[in-house]
Amino acid sequence: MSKPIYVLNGPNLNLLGSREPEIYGRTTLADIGDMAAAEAKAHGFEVVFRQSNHEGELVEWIQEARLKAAGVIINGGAYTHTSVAIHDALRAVDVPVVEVHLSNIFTREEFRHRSLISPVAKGLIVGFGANSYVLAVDALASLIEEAAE
Ligand code: CA2
Repeated sequence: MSKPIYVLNGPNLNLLGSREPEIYGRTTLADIGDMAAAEAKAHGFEVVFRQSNHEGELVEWIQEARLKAAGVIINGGAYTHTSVAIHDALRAVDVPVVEVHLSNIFTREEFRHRSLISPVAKGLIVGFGANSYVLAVDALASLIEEAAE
């Protein structure tokens, strides 16, 4: 049995579907979890899907993923733009990391243009709403499959 894909979500993403639908859509985080799990299953992977509003908890999950995950998908939420701790934790992960965002952070406010996750990610998928996660699962599964060949 292969290791699962960890999908980690940062602050306020638990509010998805309830506010700001013009930016983030109407899909809830639970729906996104289901979409990610279905896509992963098609590639033969299970998903560990989590959300936290706490930076340290996200760091602990990234450290856990070092040992237990086949790869990591992360939407760091606002910590994307600020967290050296999450950057450092991801640097220590040997499995592939894909950064994901619902919105296109590069067409939004200037403070969202810089990501501390991007330099330690294999690639980024931004701007496709909930479908960003499905695309990220596809991309990560391909990376894991290629590495196993
Ligand atoms: O576009 C993304 O996925 C973001 O990571 C979402 C973060 C934001 O800080 C990043 O710059 C881009 C915010 C998530 C908050 O989501 C909410 C959803 C509904 C209501 C309020 C916040």
